[in-house]
Amino acid sequence: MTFTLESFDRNKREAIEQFDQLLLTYQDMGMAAEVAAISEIKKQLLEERFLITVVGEFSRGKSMFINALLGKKVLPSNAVPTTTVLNIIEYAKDPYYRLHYLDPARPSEIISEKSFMELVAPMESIKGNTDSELEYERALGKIKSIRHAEIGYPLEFCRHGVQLLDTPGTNELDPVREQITNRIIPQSDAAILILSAVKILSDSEMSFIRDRLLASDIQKVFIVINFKDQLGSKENEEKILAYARTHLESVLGNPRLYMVSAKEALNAKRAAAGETLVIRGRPMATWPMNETGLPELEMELSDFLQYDRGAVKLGKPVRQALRSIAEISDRQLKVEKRALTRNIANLKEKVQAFRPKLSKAVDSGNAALRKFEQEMKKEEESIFRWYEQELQALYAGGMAIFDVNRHRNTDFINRAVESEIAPRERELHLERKQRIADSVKAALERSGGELIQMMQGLQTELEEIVGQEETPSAGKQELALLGNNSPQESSFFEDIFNELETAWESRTSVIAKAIIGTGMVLTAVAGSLAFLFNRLFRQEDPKEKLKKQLAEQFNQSRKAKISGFDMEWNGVHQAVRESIRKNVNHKVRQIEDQLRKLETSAGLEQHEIESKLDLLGRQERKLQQIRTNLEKLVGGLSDSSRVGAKV
Ligand SMILES: Nc1nc2c(ncn2[C@@H]2O[C@H](COP(=O)(O)OP(=O)(O)O)[C@@H](O)[C@H]2O)c(=O)[nH]1
Ligand SMILES: [Mg+2]
Repeated sequence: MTFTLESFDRNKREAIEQFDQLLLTYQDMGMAAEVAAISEIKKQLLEERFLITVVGEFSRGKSMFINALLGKKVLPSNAVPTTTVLNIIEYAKDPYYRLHYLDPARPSEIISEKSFMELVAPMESIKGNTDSELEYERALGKIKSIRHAEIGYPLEFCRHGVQLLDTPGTNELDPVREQITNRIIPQSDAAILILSAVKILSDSEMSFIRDRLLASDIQKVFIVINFKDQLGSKENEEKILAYARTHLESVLGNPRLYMVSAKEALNAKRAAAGETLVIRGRPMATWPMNETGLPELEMELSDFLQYDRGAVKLGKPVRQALRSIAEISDRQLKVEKRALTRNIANLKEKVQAFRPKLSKAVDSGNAALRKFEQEMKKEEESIFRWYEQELQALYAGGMAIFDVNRHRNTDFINRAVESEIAPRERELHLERKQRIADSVKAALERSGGELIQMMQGLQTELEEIVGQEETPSAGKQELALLGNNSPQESSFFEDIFNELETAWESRTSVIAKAIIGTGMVLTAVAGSLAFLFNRLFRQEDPKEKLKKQLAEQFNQSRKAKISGFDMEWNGVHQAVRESIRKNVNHKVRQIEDQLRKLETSAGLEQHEIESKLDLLGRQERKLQQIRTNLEKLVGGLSDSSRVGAKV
């Protein structure tokens, strides 16, 4: 077993252990608001998965490669190009195949393994035979209604939260390409691009890498040259590798490059697992695992997931917990201690007088939400107008290229249109993402200012009930906190701002979840191409047909993009609204927790105060200990001392 997530699992268990300790401590301390917040962080960490996406053109061996990773023939792998269904494979104790449909009203459905195999690999139509073409189109029609297939299987490879995504094969101008590069790869932890050693780096593959892959994703791409077993000699292998390296370096810098035989790797794993493999009635000779090229790739893939991606997955929740501990021990505990040690006159009355301010804070939160809605309406109009214009221009550009080149052959035209469209589609995607984030931030800034001031003021006023810190230096710090850029102030919306920056590359945050729905709508346009190709190319003037086909495809793509944009905008809008509500609630509950403590401490006798201070001291030390452990954990995540670390 060369693929492992052991080190990540250890760190994750440690983080969960510390979160549990923290939850117990907060419970002891009566910090209800923090208990809720940390539970949420813990839940998100437990939901984390590693998503490995496998991409490549038809018949490069994507399905075979996935089977090789899994050591089992889970996916059909076919000489005839199989049709386009997005398959997600994950761990399950008992195997199942489930279809998720595009129509949100249609419930998902478990189907048998046999029906699944038939569905993803329908019989090719016989050209010119109407019955067979109709049958094929019916099969494609069924595929087009599917959002994706989910396959659960008792696989060691997936046991610790690894999901594998088998994507449909694509060619130039296939709308699916855009979605794979702009949606699916960004949300994946690693992408494996499968090439074939016997058809190394077609123009279409080069343009996929050059014009479609996002620069931000290039470091997570593993390039696998499959069909090693077809090369015959070490010299040939070297030649192909050198060729691929030279051509990829200009685009990818220093690409991770591997040569494998997916077929031999699968056989080797099956044989190692005790299966007897036979070919034409005789036992089959299998390659030694090491010669298949797979173990090397598995090792580097594990390292990348465990350390690079793992650091991101663990770093975020651990830092959030550390911020919570800092807020509690550096501010709230101090307030409580001051209340206990300084005999404050009329403490109970002061707390009573403070309470009505809390409901004013709630009102202010609601007002901010209403204002946010109005601001978003304004943003919405202009951002939609902008997007529609851009799409118009994009496809008009594509059609213009067709017109200029209409005397050339079909392949040439396809390539020319693809090289016109692909880079612009990519830029548009990046700009769309940035504009959505900027619009939401602008709306948030215009609607949240008063709210932040109010919340900030409340905390300060509450602290004033128990008086200022005694040491002069601490007093100065307190003053600085009231400044415009104080850490407290910015942190009120900071998490939302951060999420807006990273949501497109994540799958677990609230905003990311709002975006995902749109990312998996692959098959809406997939299959449509095959459908069109089959029928249209029989007709008289192929150029006219090609033009119509392009226009139809652009039209479909435009519609799909606009509806995706609509879903994404509304999803982000709703997610941010919920986050604002959550932040307000959290702050209000925090203040309620503090008020309750002040009230309790007001009624205490001297000996009770002493034992309370004792308890507070113990809780503070406990928090300190958790803080140290968590800091050590984050420190270790960025440590390069890992085994096999690459420089
Ligand atoms: N000789 C050989 N054949 C392979 C290898 N990988 C895949 N194939 C064959 O190539 C064809 C396409 O493979 P498949 O996994 O369906 O490709 P996909 O369309 O990219 O998913 C099938 O006939 C496979 O048996 C390999 O490493 N060596
Ligand atoms: Mg396949």
